[in-house]
Amino acid sequence: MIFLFFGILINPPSLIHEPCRARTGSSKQTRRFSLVTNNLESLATILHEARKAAKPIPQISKNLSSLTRDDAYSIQEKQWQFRQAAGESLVGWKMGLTSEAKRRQMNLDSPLYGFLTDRMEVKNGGVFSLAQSIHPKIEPEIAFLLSRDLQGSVTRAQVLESCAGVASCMEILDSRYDQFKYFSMEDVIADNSSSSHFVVGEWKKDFRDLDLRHLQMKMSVNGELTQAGISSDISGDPVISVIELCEMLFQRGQILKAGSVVLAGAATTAVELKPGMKVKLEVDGLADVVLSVGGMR
Ligand code: 0L1
Ligand code: MG
Repeated sequence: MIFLFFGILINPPSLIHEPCRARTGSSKQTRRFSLVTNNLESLATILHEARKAAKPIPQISKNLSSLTRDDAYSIQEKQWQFRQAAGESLVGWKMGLTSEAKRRQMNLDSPLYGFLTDRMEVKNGGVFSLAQSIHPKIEPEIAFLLSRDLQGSVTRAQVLESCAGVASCMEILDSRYDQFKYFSMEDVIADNSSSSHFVVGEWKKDFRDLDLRHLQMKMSVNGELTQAGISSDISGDPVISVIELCEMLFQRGQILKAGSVVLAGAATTAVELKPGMKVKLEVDGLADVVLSVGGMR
């Protein structure tokens, strides 16, 4: 694996294309695409293995400045294919960097998304083992459950009509990069937007009377309040995260399918997870969500 990684650093995509094009003399566009794709697949493999082994790797953009956002989403999608081949199923999506404060804190410029699988879900009230992570953090979010497909450009009303439930939720972030540090948006996107696990509270089906823009959110650790925010800290309105996700997926030729869970993004900064923590999120009008932290890293 180490050889593979250094091989890619020595031969970034922009350097690999040229000699191959000259050699084959075939359609430049097609040839170039397949070579880039092969290389992106190698990067996806490296990130996939780093996650499985819980061993961090150097940031990929460090030596691959030519990586585009589209390349990064291709790397992310490839990792989903690896996980699908290993028997995981897609349960939804996470939106990230949905608050201006967080974007500024991370020095990154726009919202991004990642995929969620069934094996990433931790039961509400369950135990999350640190053994499977590198440097996990937790953050308070709002989740939506879709009852109808949504595609492309949609309105707030359409999202709400297509929503079967709203719940409080916590996302466990982890980065497969050294020191949970990025050099670019492309690094994060390629790494499934730092998603690791998530825990969702009971779905509230009759949420129409809730003002989704003004829900107080309080996250506590072992009974002590650590993070407090309001749902408008998430994209100005968490429903906007769903609208943006739908547009971003459409640009990648995908739709938001009925049955999907959508994590709208965090209302506050994340808290580092440590053994023995009991983390609880309380959101106005929604059921509490709780997670205990076990295991050693
Ligand atoms: O879910 C998020 O807002 C995080 C996205 C990536 C930035 C980070 O790793 O904190
Ligand atoms: Mg998040």
